[in-house]
Amino acid sequence: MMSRLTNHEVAEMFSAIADLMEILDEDRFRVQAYRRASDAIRDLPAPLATYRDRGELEAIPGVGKAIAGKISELLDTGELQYYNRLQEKAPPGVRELLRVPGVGPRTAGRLYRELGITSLAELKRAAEEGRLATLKGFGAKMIEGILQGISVAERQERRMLLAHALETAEELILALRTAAPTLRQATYAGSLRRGRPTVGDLDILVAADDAPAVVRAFTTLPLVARVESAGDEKASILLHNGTQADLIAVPPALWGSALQHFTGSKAHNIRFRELALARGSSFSEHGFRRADGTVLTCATEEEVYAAVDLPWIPPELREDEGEFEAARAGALPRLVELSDIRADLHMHSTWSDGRADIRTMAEAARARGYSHIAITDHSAYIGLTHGLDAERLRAQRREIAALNAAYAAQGIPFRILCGVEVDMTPEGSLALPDDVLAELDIVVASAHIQLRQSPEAATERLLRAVRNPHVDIIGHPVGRMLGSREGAPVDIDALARAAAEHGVLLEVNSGPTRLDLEGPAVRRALELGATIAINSDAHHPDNLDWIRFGVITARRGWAGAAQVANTWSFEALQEWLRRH
Ligand code: DGT
Ligand code: CA
Ligand code: CA
Ligand code: ZN
Repeated sequence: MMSRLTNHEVAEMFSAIADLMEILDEDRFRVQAYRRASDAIRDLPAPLATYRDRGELEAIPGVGKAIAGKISELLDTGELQYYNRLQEKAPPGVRELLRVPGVGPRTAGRLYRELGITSLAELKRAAEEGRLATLKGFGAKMIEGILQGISVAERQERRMLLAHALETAEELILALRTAAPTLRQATYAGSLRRGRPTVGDLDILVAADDAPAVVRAFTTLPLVARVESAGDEKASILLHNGTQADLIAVPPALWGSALQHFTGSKAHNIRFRELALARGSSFSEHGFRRADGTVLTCATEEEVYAAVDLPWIPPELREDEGEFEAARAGALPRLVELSDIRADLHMHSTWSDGRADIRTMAEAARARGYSHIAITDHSAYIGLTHGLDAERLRAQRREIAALNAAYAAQGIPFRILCGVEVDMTPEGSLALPDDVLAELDIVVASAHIQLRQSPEAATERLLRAVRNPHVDIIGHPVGRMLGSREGAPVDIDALARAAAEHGVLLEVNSGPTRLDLEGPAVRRALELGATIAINSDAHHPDNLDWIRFGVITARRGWAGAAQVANTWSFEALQEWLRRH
């Protein structure tokens, strides 16, 4: 039988095996072997079947004879006896417990063996009924953490990060263009085009004269593991990396209406259709159908919006959160764009936990066309082995001064600001004394530990940092980690008001798992007069590219270029820093 398992599914199965073995307290080395094999399979460039056919399974890192045999069994039968036996010892629901942040295999194993818990729901009930407290080592704090973790796990569906979705969509579109050179246009729509922090599935839209041919080309791409459904104009597929994608193919004359329709959001589209109805037409992906049966087709989105007397609305704003009213009033902002960014004000070097030295980071920033950057390595603080103290900050400053002098001598208009990312204590004081901070060009203050606080404490912590005259930027203000940790319950209004008053920038951290502040918070902060900084928080030169996700997030927060400090000239930034 031909296997229809994707690499991703095989990797998932091995990862499940490793989890179950660990829950059952089995040999650590064998657990490790399954984890390594799972990671390697996830990253393979070709389907596993190709490796097997070439007799190269054991060339995959982490795959020995035993695991190669299991891969073959899976490819041949779609099943694994070993996995089935493990499941008899620990029901699959026990593994579900691992989705709760803070619950590892050891804890899950104990919950199963000692309390018989086999699902998230049962864990929740046990915690609420106080039964967890009967376990040795389960204190009140830990139980509260588990309860919080359960709500995180419950809310998060299987969604992918924006960064991953964007990368996959671009790869897919490139492959499709190559396979179907006659297609006229191809882009992604849906939540990805709207720039949501996480994306459920990809919606790929193409314009082609011969739609069925493009759909056929799509379903037979090497990236595709499985075709869920396919017709003349639509297909739904699963990629080897586990991503689900819909394809919609339309004739070029319908491009505009289809793109508008499949970009969404649902709420935006409902409002849009009401506007069309009020003008006597019903709108669908095929265009506007008037009462007399005639149809207005739109090849561009501009025509779609023009048909209801509106200017084109940027996709990031299409959530029915006031964009129609703004468009009607001619008050849509000119949103910040990637090309507006000329500085990155938060990045790390080998002086703390970065992977490249300052010169390498600076050169990478120059290659992106930036005119200035800030090096903001971590301050010495709890849990940070390479944090900087006053002494090392001074030494770092000498290195930066020498680099700046060298740029100046060569007539290169590029400047490195000497900064720090100083930790906030849970109370909001800073890990470095004021006189040390005073010597620096720019100070990012961030909270990294004890983010689980009451709303009052979490807000007061940030407000105290904002009021410190040496702090210039609040880094990743709420401290969320997409998929694993909710942010601190910060009062954004209070934070934004204080930031506006004290001239402190609020960061939009561009890290793919952060995107913090997120769109709605950015919008609120800007309304209250705050200014933002979009930073990569790069720990490697390649991470400078992350700024793209921060820009998208700021756009979802209705940010114009002038409200983003990274779009300012070096002189303008200096002026801002001097003033406060
Ligand atoms: P996702 O995939 O969960 O991140 O969110 P979206 O917004 O990409 O939603 P998806 O993939 O279900 O649909 C893509 C777009 O298609 C959606 O934003 C609006 C549009 N659309 C058109 N007709 C429908 C419909 O009947 N239901 C839904 N849910 N969306 C529709
Ligand atoms: Ca989607
Ligand atoms: Ca979809
Ligand atoms: Zn950082």
